[in-house]
Amino acid sequence: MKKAFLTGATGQDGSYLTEFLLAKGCEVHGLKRRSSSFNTDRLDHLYRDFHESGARFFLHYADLTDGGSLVKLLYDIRPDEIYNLAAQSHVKVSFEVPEYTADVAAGGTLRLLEAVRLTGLRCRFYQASSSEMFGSAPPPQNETTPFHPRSPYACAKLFGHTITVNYRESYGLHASSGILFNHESPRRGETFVTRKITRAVAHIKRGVQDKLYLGNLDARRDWGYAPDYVRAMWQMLQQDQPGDYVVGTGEAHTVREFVELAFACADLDWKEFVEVDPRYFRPAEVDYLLADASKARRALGWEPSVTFADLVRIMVDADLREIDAKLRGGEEALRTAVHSEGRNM
Ligand code: NAP
Ligand code: F7E
Repeated sequence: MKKAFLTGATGQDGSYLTEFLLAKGCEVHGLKRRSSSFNTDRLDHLYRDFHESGARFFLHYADLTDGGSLVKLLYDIRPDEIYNLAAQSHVKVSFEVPEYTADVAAGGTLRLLEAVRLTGLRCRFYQASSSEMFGSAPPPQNETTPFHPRSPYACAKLFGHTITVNYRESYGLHASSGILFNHESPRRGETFVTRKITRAVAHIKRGVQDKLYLGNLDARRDWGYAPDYVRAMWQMLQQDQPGDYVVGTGEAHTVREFVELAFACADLDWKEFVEVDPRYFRPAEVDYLLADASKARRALGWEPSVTFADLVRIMVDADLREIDAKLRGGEEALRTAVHSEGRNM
């Protein structure tokens, strides 16, 4: 039985990848970091007490800012495949906490690669790189497009990407980097624009929110469905040779188009509810990301399975179900369901 180790297991992609790898018959070890409140909501449905026989999914405390904890875990687990998904992944927040963002996304990747090297593991390594690294490079972007990062997050990811390539070239590590374009789902963090919108649509529809404040409505993104993207991560590690792959749908839409469609899914006119608040503008914006994923399509046989319209519908429907369950749960639950300004970015 193959053993996989994931950092970022508690995040959107980590939870889908854990499900995917368990379905493939792997034993899965996820890193979780210490938090003062529960941070395993996305995984709780998969967890079985490790005292039970047959358990194949385990969570371990560690942190990407703590190199010793990574060495210890790799030494104990000795995985066949490592997926490095952990990051402070919010672009706007990275302008507020640039050093921490770099410490995790750049330094953390280096620490993990060093842990692989120092423990002498013969394993395969996946690095979660990002289309944000292209920044202001004109679309469409592919593996040969020059990078022009526009945020501390993107700069940190660019280091993570190039150090992964460097360990491949220097030490012969089977290390692949997935340059993934935006991918979303009902498990997307609530402060990313798609989820912020679909959650607001559901709350407005049910009468517990009046307005939705957003930033730049003109930005264009290539949005896909997260479960499709974790499949691409796994496919990269099944190749004989490691490499870098752009993954995206090849279709871009503005934030405004996402808003319009999401409100239409609930029979609402977005113009009555949406206002632009410059507080959500970024010091430097990424205007237009559009994937040319022909290499992934050709070499991995990867295809997206969900259209833009279906993605919006899936997310709005899930948020309607979530708010309805909370409303059934009564007043106390409702108070926590209605988002406060402080939780938006
Ligand atoms: P996410 O939901 O924000 O998850 C990030 C994960 O990293 C969480 O499990 C988080 O733990 C963990 N983490 C943060 N700081 C950590 C630290 N210091 N030590 C250990 N773990 C830490 O992100 P995602 O959307 O699943 O994305 C997965 C990866 O792909 C990220 O690296 C992201 O930057 C990258 N990426 C994402 C997209 C996208 O569109 N989703 C596109 C390209 C690249 P908590 O749960 O405790 O916060
Ligand atoms: O913003 C605009 C915002 O925060 C998308 C991360 O997963 O994908 C993600 O980064 C666009 C930007 O994602 C609001 O200015 C307008 O142009 O959902 P986002 P992102 O910055 O593209 C990449 C590939 C990653 O790697 C990252 O980890 O939407 N926008 N109004 C807004 N964005 C937010 N968050 N909130 C707003 O109110």
